[in-house]
Amino acid sequence: MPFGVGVFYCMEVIGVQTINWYPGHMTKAKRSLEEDLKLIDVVVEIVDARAPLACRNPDFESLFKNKIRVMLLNKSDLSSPKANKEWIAYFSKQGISAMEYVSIGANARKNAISFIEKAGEPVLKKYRDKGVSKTLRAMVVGIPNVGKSTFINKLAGVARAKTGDKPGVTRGKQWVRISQYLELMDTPGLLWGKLDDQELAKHIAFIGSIRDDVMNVEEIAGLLLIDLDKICREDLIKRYAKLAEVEDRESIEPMLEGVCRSRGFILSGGVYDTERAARILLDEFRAGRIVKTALELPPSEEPDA
Ligand SMILES: Nc1nc2c(ncn2[C@@H]2O[C@H](COP(=O)(O)OP(=O)(O)OP(=O)(O)O)[C@@H](O)[C@H]2O)c(=O)[nH]1
Ligand SMILES: [Mg+2]
Repeated sequence: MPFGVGVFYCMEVIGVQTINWYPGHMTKAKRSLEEDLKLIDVVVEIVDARAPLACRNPDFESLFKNKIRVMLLNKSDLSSPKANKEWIAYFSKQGISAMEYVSIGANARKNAISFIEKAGEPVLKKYRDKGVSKTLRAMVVGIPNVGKSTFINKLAGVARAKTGDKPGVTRGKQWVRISQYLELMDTPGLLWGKLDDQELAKHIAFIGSIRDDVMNVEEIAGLLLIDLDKICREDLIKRYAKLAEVEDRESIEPMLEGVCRSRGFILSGGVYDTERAARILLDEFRAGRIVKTALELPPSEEPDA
């Protein structure tokens, strides 16, 4: 596993890796974001609809505490409509205005623009009262690979920001004008110093927000298989039939071997090509080809005392 000294780390602890990724460009990006806050009227936090809790960067709480904030559940096409609705209701109960969205395809850009403009209305009104037409400035933030740049391009109607199906594509801020009265700032995806909750960190890895080359991909894919087996066993078996025959469904190796047998990933001498199986599985999950599902559901409410 390649280790960039002082840039990122990923430790192996008793056979199970600690998932973490905090490269230097994120430290720099966080600093630049702090400096730019004075220019910003609204913060648009983008999360992946499959793992909204895992995507929430705890640093954002203090960073944006004096800002108007809204949330966009992007990639909602890769989750289930039921889970999307539950998440919107959950965040709304917490006083967070959230909207589900698909930044690729034909989703209406008008809805997203009015969502941001509505959030910024108190600022706009203040200026209107003084007889000034103000341009609303919104900063688009989130962890890597959730679709920040794609969202901005969608709203702009042209590909202004660089996008890609891997984390860490955007390296610096970029302003994009959406209309006469709306500008969006694209920012690099930000994680935080230590991913304390490793259950949520797993989800961040599953959705492709951590670079695969700083992780043990076979282990990550195996953990994903074990989770999907619990969430949607039928869909999983439809895609990888031989998983139906696996007896030990709680262990990484037999599950990965089940994928190898399903796809014929067997090298000479009968050796399973588990690395190939791991990469294919992660690719197929991330593209929504196995199942459209949430990895997390809103925490259930505390019963009344
Ligand atoms: N299915 C689906 N894919 C999406 C959606 N939005 C973005 N993507 C894809 O997700 C990948 C990441 O998109 P980016 O816009 O580069 O993500 P980002 O948040 O800017 O990533 P960083 O710049 O690395 O932080 C790309 O392959 C997009 O095509 C969506 O709503 N649905
Ligand atoms: Mg980007």
